[in-house]
Amino acid sequence: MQEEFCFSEIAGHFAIDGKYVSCIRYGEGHINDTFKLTLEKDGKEVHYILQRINNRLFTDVEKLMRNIRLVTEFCRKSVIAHGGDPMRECLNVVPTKDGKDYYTDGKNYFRVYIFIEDATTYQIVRDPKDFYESAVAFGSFANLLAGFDASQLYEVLPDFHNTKVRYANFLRAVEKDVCGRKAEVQKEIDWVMAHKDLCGKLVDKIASGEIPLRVTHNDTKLNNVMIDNKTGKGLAVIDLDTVMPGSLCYDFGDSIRFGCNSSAEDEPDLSKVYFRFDLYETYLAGYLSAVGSSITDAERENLPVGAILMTYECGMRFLTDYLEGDVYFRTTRAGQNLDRAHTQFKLVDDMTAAFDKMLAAAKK
Ligand code: ADP
Ligand code: GN1
Ligand code: MG
Repeated sequence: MQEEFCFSEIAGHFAIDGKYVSCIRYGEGHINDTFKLTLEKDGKEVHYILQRINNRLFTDVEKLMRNIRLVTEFCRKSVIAHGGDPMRECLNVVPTKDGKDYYTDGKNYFRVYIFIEDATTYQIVRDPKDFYESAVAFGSFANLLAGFDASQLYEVLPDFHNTKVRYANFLRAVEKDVCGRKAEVQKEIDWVMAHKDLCGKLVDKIASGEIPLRVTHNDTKLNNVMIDNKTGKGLAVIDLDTVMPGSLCYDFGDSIRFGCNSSAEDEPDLSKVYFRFDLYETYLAGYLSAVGSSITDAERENLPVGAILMTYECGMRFLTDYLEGDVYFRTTRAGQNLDRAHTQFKLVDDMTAAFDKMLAAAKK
């Protein structure tokens, strides 16, 4: 991939100063191609994030970037109002020399962000304190977005967390079996089908109005929040591609799915994978401390459902992608999506067994 692009030429289209030094693949996101761009200015290295936007998924980049600009400007104002540092505490889009939010060569789409220095994104919880701080960051972000006018936003990926629609997509992939992998994963297919009743658990409550739709992040993995290396605090919520109407239960649930896994999302050895209830309690405390008083009783009582549902849905999406030939989530090795599906299914089983405890903690 790296060889395909002339990064110095691409960087030259953005309003950044300095001599091109390097551009190397960066981070572990599954969707966009992310690079750390280094320039030299006045004898010092300056870094940026350069991303090739996944325009197979985000088909209207113009509107996607407009969303991101609106949300980052909104965050920026809030950071300034609270006396924070807007260059580190929110994403900053660097415009192109002709004032656009992205550059396209006609086929590929690129954007540049200011690189947030001295901060880390974690792929797994190493210290519960980091997880607590990520919960505070995502809770505060949800609280902040409560004041954002949803009507301004374009719905980037409709039905993103509509688990019923995800299930229908899964069935289609099973039926088509384009890669001939179906027979090999019949056990997993049966497992997903046996848990089909989960699909309506939140969607129906949202449809009936029992659970409100809000502007949410929709991709609240631990590696989408930057933790300050010095203070240990959650510094900035990143990866804003999916900010759109959603539910607090999705956002809470997706953080639990990823962070309360004892192992990596793609751990092949399932004996190492289990649900960490202690980390669930940690995240819950941090999230509730920051999300503000607007959380309704119904949302609160459905936080554990959100955790199970997001994990089920994500496992189903990984299995769907495996059946479709690994075309959606980035993979770096054969069988990775299947391993990812397995970890999610194991976590759903564990969470189901722990459900009463999870609910009691959420209601406390
Ligand atoms: P994806 O949509 O593929 O997940 P992300 O926007 O989450 O892409 O970026 C991937 C990774 O790049 C993040 O997990 C983080 O480690 C790093 N990253 C993204 N934006 C920044 C930034 N502004 N400063 C520093 N690191 C960043
Ligand atoms: C993707 O972009 P990233 O890696 O933060 C995906 C999420 C999944 C997640 C699974 C736009 O997130 O929905 O939950 O992988 N993002 C999109 O790790 O599909
Ligand atoms: Mg990401």
